[in-house]
Formats: sequence, C-alpha cells, structure tokens
Amino acid sequence: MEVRKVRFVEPGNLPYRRSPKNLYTYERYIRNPSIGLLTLATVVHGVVPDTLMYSESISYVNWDDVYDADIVFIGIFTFNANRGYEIADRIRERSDALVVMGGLHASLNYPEAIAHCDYVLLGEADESIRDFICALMGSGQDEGSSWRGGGSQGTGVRYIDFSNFPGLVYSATNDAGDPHIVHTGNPKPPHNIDLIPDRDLLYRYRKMAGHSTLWPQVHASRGCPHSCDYCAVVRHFGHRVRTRSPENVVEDIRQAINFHDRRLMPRFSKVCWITDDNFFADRAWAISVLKAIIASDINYRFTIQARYEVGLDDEMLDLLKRAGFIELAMGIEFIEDRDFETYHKKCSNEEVIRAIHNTQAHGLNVRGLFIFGAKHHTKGIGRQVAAFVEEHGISGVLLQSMYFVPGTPVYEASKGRLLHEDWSKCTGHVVHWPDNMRPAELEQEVIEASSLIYSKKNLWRKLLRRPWIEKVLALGEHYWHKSIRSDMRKELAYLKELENQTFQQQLAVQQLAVQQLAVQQLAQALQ
Ligand code: B12
Ligand code: SF4
Repeated sequence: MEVRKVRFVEPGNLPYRRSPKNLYTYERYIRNPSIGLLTLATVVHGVVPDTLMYSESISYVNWDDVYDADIVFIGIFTFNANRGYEIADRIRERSDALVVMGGLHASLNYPEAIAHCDYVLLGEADESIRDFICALMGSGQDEGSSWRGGGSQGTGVRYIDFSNFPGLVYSATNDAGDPHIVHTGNPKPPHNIDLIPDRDLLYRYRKMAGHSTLWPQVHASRGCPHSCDYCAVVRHFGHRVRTRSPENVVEDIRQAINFHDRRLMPRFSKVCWITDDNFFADRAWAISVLKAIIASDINYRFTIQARYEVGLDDEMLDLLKRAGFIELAMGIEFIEDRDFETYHKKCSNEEVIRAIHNTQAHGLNVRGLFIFGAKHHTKGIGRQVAAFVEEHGISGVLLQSMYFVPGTPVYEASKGRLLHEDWSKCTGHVVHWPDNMRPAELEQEVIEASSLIYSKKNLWRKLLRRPWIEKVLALGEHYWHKSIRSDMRKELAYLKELENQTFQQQLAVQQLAVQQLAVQQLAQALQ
C-alpha cells in the first residue's frame, strides 16, 4: 500500500467552536491536547513526511484534508469515545482512508471500538505504530522494526498477514464465512519513551497556545505500582514504572514553555503541568529529574499530580520547592478509611492529613482530587468534603463522580448499577445508581461541595491574601467551577428523568408480580 499522507484526529468533547470566550475561559474546561497522540504523530512524521494532527480541543478540523489521507489514526479516552466513533464512521463513509483507533478507551474496549474502524492498535503505540505503517507500506522489515512477521502477498491492505503482529485487533471471517474479531495478543510496551513531541505537527496549536487555559504540559513517566479499583490508567500502562531520561524531560519542559510563552498575548497562568500519574513512584529518578530542573536555566512554575506519600518525604518536597513547583495535585479521593479499603487504595485518612500539612509547611499548595459516589457515601458528603477542604487549607479541587470503564474492577463490581454507557457523560457527572442516594441527589452533592468551596467569600479571601499568580488562578477557577456547576444543574434534569423511568419500570414489575400473585391465589381458590 502506498502511504503518502497520514492524519491524526483527537475528538473533542465538546468540539472546538469559535467564541470570544476562548480568550480566557476557553469553554468550560482546560482544553490541552493529547500529548500521547502528538507523540505518535511525531514518530510517524519520521516515516511519512506528510503527517499532521488535528485536535478538536484546539481548532476546527479540515475534513477534506482528513478524507484525502491514506491512514487516519484516532485516539480516544472514555470521555471523547462517542465523538471518536462518530468521526471514524464519518471518515469510513466518505473516504477510502484506512481508519485505525487506539488510546486508553479503545484498548480497554476493543470489541466496541473495532465496530467503527479497520484496526485497533492496542496499548502504547510509540514503537508499534512505526512497525504497523512499515508493514502496510510493504515489507514490515524496516530498520529498527521490532516486528519481523507478515509481509504483503498482494497489493492491498487486505493481503497483509497481521496475525502475528502483537497488540492488534481487526475483524475477519472464518472459513464458514462467519465474522469474528481477531486479537493478536497483548501489546508490547515500548522500550524507549525518550521522545519530545513536535508541537508544530498539531494544526493551529502554535496559534492557540497563548491562551491562558492551554498549559505547557509534559508527561515524563508511565506505569504505577498500585492497583486502585477505579483506575483505568494502570490497566492501560501497567504496573512497571518506565521513565524518560532527566535530560530529555528537561528539554521537553523547555520546549513546552517556549512554545506557549512566545506570544504577543500575555499569559495569565505561567504554570507548566507535569501530567504523570505517579511521578514519584521511582524515587531516585524523580530526584534526578528535579535536580536537573534546578541545575537548568529554566525559571518557571510547575504543578504535578501526586499520591499522598510524597507529602511525607521532606527531601522531595524541598527539591520540588527549589525546582519551582507551587502545588501538588494530590489524589486524595476519599475522606474515610472504609472507602480507601473498599477500593483498595493503600492509604489512610490520618496519613493524607499529615501529608497535606507537611506539604504546606514546605511552602507548596495542595490541590485535592476527590471522588464522589463511593459505596458508603450518604447525603451530606458534599458538605463533608467542603469542610475537609476548608479545615486543611486545600487550595483548589477537582470533584468528580466515580465512573466505570470496562476493564476496571469497579466496572465489573457495579455493572448492575450503571445508568447508561453514554461515555460522553464521563466528565465528572453521576453515571451510576449509588448505594445510599438517588443519582440526582449525588449530582447535587457535587454541586453543593463546589459551591461551598468556590463561594464568593472564599474568592475574596484568596484575592486579598494570596500572591499574584494564585489570585489569577483563583479567579479563573472560580468561574471554571461556576460553569461546571451550571453544566451539572442541566444534568440534574436528565438524571431525574432516568430515575423516573427506573421507578416506572420497578412499579410495572411490582404490579405484574401483584397481578400474578392474585391470579395464583384465584386459581388456588377455584381448585
Ligand atoms: C493531561 C490530561 C488531561 C488534559 C489533556 C487531555 C488530553 N487531551 O490528553 C486535560 C486537562 C484537558 C484533561 C481533561 C480531562 N481529563 Co484527563 N488526563 C490527562 C492525563 C493526566 C495525561 C494524558 C497523557 O498525556 N498521557 C500520556 C500519554 C503518553 O498517554 P496516552 O495519551 O494515553 O497515549 C498513549 C497510548 O494511549 C497510545 N495512544 C493514544 N492515542 C492513540 C491513538 C492511536 C490510533 C493509537 C494506535 C494509539 C494511541 O499511544 C500513546 C503513546 O504511548 C491522563 C492520565 C494518563 N496517564 O493518561 C488523564 C485522563 C486522560 N483524564 C481523565 C479524565 C477523567 C479527564 C476529565 C473528564 C476530568 C474532568 N472531570 O474534567 C477531563 C475531560 C475533559 C473533556 N474533554 O471533557 C481520565 C480518563 C479516564 C478514561 N477512562 O478515559 C485520565 C486517564 C485520568 C485518570 N486518572 O483516570 N486531562
Ligand atoms: S495510585 Fe493513582 S495511578 Fe496508581 S493505581 Fe491508584 S489511581 Fe491509578
């Protein structure tokens, strides 16, 4: 197959539309593009020069250009999966391009994804994507290729034998002509992830990068040794921690900052986000990266995601502070030990509180990431979380209702409780029937927590007392949460409708049971 042009598409939930709001609030959520997909575009660009990525988070898409490609790669997380399928169906309808899907959601849900594309390439595709393209181009024997099988026996894609290409899913028919899905085995994680994404390969990214809600972001390591029941990340990236070299990470940070800062428009939030799920899992490596940042000429502010343990590590906290970190986004998730136990999150409330205060004592803010809708949560959880945030001086929060991705233990355990599988609602909304509340009541609890934490009083307090950068962030967050709450209030009507439907169904089942009992009793009386 001739591969002359390759396009990558990141579906947007919600897709980009022109609006003056983009200048500051950028429409309801931070719209950073997928660095994973951009990394793959960078790899493919080395093989096929006419490679470009579109992200619906960043700009409109030139669809004619996409239809004209030979291969279109689409990457999906859960929250944008529906839009991804819509796009894939549309491309298959209107063009001859080969459509390949991948990413976390497609990998964990390949039977669903393959219905919308020609291939699903599973797992981390940093190396396999190159092998895949080389195979399509004819040989599969590219220099540096780890795949030595296949080879084309004809001129079209259909003649390529992919049966021993690891980590691939496609549809086929057996000898009797019955369709079935072929899964060629688990994907092999890449050996080397030392790659800096070429940000110019993303259409209009350079133009949009000055917007204050698009942040420089760098992903430095993958994998996590833990196994929290609700976590899809560890099911996708595995338990083995893999890292990029400190030099490579520092260079990526430098490029990311320059890319976002060289604008005429002033940036309100000069903060770079290290997006690793568990940056501190390999302690010695984390220390070497922080030391490399300190030794470099980079003078910037950073935020990073963390488990509570780092908050008890004085050496690490000192290094973070010296390297320019202003905040730890701590996966606190719950405020009661029984919830940690239920979902196999190894930590305790006491440890978390100690970690929060120790982090703050080192001059770093703590942002809290919380999950609502755990098994033991009851009405009032919103107020409890808000009180916890207030009591422990947590500077900002991400609140979201638990969601359930096929492949995670919570999904398996809660199948009967799911309200629907409309993935586009997996942006923090309630998607299950909680144990001790109705769904709309839980959604209301999240709204309650958000309005208490982001009250006008708290905003004024931050505006008066905090340093300049935090004032700006506080203002942005205040309005961000306001718009999230407005979305959630709209969702309430939908959840109540679902509740009504469920009540009607239950009522109908009960009425049927009563009628059947009456018929049985009548029959017995007549005998
Ligand atoms: C940065 C980030 C963001 C950024 C940017 C998101 C983006 N466009 O990528 C922003 C701030 C916008 C964001 C927002 C949200 N996020 Co977020 N985010 C992340 C984070 C921390 C890092 C993403 C990343 O760079 N990963 C590293 C790269 C290397 O991995 P990757 O993107 O998966 O790509 C690799 C492979 O998957 C594969 N691959 C990827 N695409 C494709 C495509 C093809 C064709 C192929 C073959 C392979 C392939 O190859 C890549 C290279 O190895 C992830 C956690 C994580 N570890 O991924 C959460 C994560 C993606 N976010 C998540 C969530 C829930 C959200 C929000 C809903 C949060 C909220 N309540 O608002 C919002 C959604 C916003 C919306 N659009 O509605 C969840 C999604 C869970 C799921 N099942 O999908 C994650 C996984 C976090 C978690 N702990 O669960 N997020
Ligand atoms: S610690 Fe974080 S990344 Fe690791 S399994 Fe738990 S939730 Fe997932």
